[in-house]
Amino acid sequence: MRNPFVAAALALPLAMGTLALAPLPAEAAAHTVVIQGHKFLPARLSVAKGDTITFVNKDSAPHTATATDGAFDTGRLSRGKSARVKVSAAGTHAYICRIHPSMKGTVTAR
Ligand SMILES: [Cu+2]
Repeated sequence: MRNPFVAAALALPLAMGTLALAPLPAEAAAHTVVIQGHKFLPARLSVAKGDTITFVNKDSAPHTATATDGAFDTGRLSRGKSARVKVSAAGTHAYICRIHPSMKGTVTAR
C-alpha cells in the first residue's frame, strides 16, 4: 500500500524538476549601450536574436549607431536622446557612428 504522504513528497521535487527543465518562453532581453566620450559603452555586446538595445547619447555631440550590414540604425541622436533597436538577425553586426565613423562597436547575436 502506498503512503500518500511519501507519494506527494516524491511528486513535488519531480514537478519542480520538470519546471526547471522546461524551456523558458522566448523573452527578449533589453540591453543598453551608452554613448559617451565618443565611445560606445560597451563597444562589444552579445545578445540573443530578438533582443533590443537602447542606445543613449550622453555626449553633447550628435551620434548614430548604424550597423554596416543594415541590421539596425538608431538615426541621429542628439544630446540626451535615445533610440531602441531590435536585433533580428543572428551573426556579428559591426556598427559605426555615421557622423564620426571612427566610433565603432560590435553586436553579436546568437
Ligand atoms: Cu558620433
